[in-house]
Amino acid sequence: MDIDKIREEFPILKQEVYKRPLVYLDNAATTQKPRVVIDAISNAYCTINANVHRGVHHLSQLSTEGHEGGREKVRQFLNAKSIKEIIFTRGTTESINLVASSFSEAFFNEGDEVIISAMEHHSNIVPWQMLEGKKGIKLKVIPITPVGELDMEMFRSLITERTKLVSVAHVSNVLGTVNPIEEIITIAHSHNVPVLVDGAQGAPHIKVDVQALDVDFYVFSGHKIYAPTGVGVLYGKEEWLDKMPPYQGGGEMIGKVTFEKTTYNELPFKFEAGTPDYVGVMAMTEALNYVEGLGIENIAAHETELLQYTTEKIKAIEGVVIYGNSPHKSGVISFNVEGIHPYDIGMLLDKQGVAVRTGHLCAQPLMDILGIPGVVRVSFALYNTKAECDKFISALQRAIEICK
Ligand code: 7TS
Repeated sequence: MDIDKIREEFPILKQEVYKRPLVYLDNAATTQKPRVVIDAISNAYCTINANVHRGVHHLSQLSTEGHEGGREKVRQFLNAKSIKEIIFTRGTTESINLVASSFSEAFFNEGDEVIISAMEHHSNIVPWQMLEGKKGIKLKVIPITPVGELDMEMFRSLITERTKLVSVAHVSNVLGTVNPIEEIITIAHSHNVPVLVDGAQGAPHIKVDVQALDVDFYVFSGHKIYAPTGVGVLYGKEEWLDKMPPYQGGGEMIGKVTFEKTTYNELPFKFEAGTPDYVGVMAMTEALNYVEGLGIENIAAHETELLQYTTEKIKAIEGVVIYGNSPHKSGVISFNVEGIHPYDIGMLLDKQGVAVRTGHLCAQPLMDILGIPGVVRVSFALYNTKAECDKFISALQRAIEICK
């Protein structure tokens, strides 16, 4: 990959922050957008904007084609069997809430159990916890090992005849650990338990084949894979989605409405009430084409190189503790410097033009387990360079000197 050429395609990367070139290392929070994605939004509003699925008029047809073309693109991207299995949502959070709400309605009874893990983002904790109150279900948590991997022996022992779903992250947004989802799915399925994989940090870095994985639900956010905010995906096996009731009521999700009774639309529309973010979907199509054009394996190889390069350099700094030391790691490094609050490091890095994330990273239970208030996190994307990693390291050394 020619990174210099790639960087030219991301207008925001030319920015200066406090008169220093921007070094953007907060990609796990959201990625920057290439020109093709930004142009897709502008082009859609300049040329074909019309509500989808509704009008017989020309623009509406073009808009519908763009939107449904996006669904086919996502189907290919995930290698789903059918476009019926691709539901557009606002993002990972909404996708998980949809499953929590609708799957539980169809399948959960009081006393049933859902297994999550200790390294989940709040998005994959709170929706299930809300069901504890509403449905009387019980949440069980797979612990992590000292290097930050899932304790698979404990996982096996947590499954009982009351387990109704396993819901785990593909990649931890804090530890960077790539979880063995193939093994998790095989184990869960041997007990007839379906699995949801939170792919927010997985899909942007790892080729996902939902049929090969045999995963029941896979969810991700567009904005973490170079697409706009406000659009995301829920993949679900048709056999499950068919049996699940609608999530929200409104236009588009209906078959026929009378004041006495409403019938529901077929998949995938049954789960898409209201006007969808069709412009976001069209722009996401461009983002996925862009990623596939570069090759997701090439992107991952580049990010892994940056991960290893930066990890070595951080480790050499006295007093630094890295959280998450699995050999199976994606491009995320969370750390603390002894005696210095993560916010102070974050602020001092920012003043030098380096954007990182600090705090609990929406994983407070994991912070409690680690016994820390928060971390500093750097996370890589396809446009980051070794020169930027060097800038980050020297900015970090400077920040530490200031705090001493
Ligand atoms: N799951 C994981 C593993 C995530 O990392 C995130 C967002 C979400 C779910 C929620 O995604 P959303 O697009 O619906 O908000 N993670 C982060 C992060 O690490 N920093 O900011 C957002």
